[in-house]
Amino acid sequence: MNDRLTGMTALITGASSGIGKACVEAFAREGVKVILAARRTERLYELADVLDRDYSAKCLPLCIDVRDRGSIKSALTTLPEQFCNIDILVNNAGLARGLNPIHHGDHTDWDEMIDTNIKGLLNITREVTPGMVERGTGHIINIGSIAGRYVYPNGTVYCATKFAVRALNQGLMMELVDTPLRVSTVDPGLVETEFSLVRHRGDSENAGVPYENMTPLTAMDVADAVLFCATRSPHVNISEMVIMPTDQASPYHVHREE
Ligand code: NDP
Ligand code: 8X3
Repeated sequence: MNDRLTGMTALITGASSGIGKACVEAFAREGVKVILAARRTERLYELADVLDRDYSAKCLPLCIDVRDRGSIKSALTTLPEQFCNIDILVNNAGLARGLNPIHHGDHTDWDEMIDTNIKGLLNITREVTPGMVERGTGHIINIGSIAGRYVYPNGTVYCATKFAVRALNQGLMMELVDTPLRVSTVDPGLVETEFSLVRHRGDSENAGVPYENMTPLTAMDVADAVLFCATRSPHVNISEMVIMPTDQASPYHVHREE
């Protein structure tokens, strides 16, 4: 248990899978009260039950589509009292759709990535941050990507959304510099989750390709990094953290065993 997390409440978006789910587990194990937000609520209830059983964790599953401003507002303004003061926001919900050059791009895929990864992050942040400012405490941790630092062809629109996350992280940090709030981005390389399966719409053969013959990060590796950011002294802000598998140096440099 880390003393710095005592009595805290965290809201984690994209809690039904991958990095978000691992963050829920990591914070719940530390005794943090966790609000688990995503669309697949049955997964959230299952996870909350397991964490309650194993760690007596206090978890609140919340059905949220980060693109839906109306439902976010009503969900977050009617939180039970013990969850209503959010200390840590992990903006993790996100996705990629397709691998195409822009001149063959699919408008629906673009809308989904932009609406989720950029506008979704903004929608949640807009709702949660005023309370943090009012209470004079809070930490916003954004999950960016190395795709927000290097563009790779055919993933250009996804990369653009992650460049936007980095810009939003920087701007938020500047706008909140006269408050005690902290703003961090954790930018992973290849992490084996459902990400690639979602990108390829369930085509498991194509989805497995990025992780072939190399050792990717696990979701828990990233959750550890998020927990590290959240447990520094209050005067320390890890503004940006890049975390890659040892087998990866950039999107274009991945060591694969022959
Ligand atoms: P997963 O597909 O395993 O998890 C994505 C999560 O996002 C799910 O819980 C999903 O929940 C949620 N989500 C997607 N759309 C919405 C929405 N509209 N509203 C609410 N929740 C939503 O992928 P990862 O865990 O890998 O991805 C998490 C984050 O990490 C993303 O932002 C991704 O861009 C980033 N990332 C991933 C990397 C990787 O290699 N895997 C590397 C770098 C960054 P549900 O469908 O139930 O709503
Ligand atoms: C996810 C990592 O390299 O597949 O952001 O885009 S990558």
